[in-house]
Amino acid sequence: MKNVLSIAGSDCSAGAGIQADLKTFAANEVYGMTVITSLTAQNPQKVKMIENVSIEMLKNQIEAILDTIKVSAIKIGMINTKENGEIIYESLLKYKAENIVLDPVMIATSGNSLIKDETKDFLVNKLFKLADIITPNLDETKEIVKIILKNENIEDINSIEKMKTYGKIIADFTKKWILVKGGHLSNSAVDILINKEKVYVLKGEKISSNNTHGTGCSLSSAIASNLAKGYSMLDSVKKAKNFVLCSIRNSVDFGEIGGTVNQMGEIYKNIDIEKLY
Ligand code: PXL
Repeated sequence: MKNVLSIAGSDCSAGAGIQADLKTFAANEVYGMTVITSLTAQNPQKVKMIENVSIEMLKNQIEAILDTIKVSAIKIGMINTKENGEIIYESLLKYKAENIVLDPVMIATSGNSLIKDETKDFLVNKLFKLADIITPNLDETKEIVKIILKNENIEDINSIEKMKTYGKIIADFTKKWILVKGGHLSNSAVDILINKEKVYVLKGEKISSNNTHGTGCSLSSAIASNLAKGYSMLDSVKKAKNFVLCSIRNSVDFGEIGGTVNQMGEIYKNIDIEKLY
């Protein structure tokens, strides 16, 4: 089994963050490990508090794993402070990490910010250069384009054409694969996978659901799992999209505050757990 690492924040309600990542790794048959960047106290409705781990703690977690264990892919999620971003940047260089999936997490499903402004600049200008694929949603895509073009007056993304245009700006700047996630476009679930030379329009079924907390984390972790197993970038993304669709179909409903995706749902449907143990 391949080892895959998530460097990300903790979501105590466990739909997103490292908890989502671990469940995604388990559901995709890779051995998942976690380096925690921040603790968040939240549910799908609200982020109540964020506490970042110290630089020393972050560094030691990374060393504990990468000094001794072979890791076939790394997913990077929430990075709140620039200092923590710098440690991650240095570590990725030091250990010559490969198959890096960077989810440029900015805003939680509930609308609360998970990143400091100065960290956004660091992500775009430094950390992006070490990733193999970057997976922004529409709001994050707009924020990234603002930073690249040094222009605050960037229009909202309201069409697939604009997703392609903005995706190309990021791809040309980073020279990496970019997956612009269109799930928030009102009538479609189209994602654009783009690099300097190629553009793929990936159509998906749009399920109307209030239980979508954790889709972004699950998608990026599933891509990392697939890359670790040796799939091409296109196949890794296509399979990951399918996985997220299953996780939304099997979601967990917490009632009024909304709910979260359920990464294990499809497995439970197909395996009789009662017979296993
Ligand atoms: O989905 C983005 C995300 C990433 N990381 C953490 C989160 C969230 C969304 O809520 O809580 C820790």
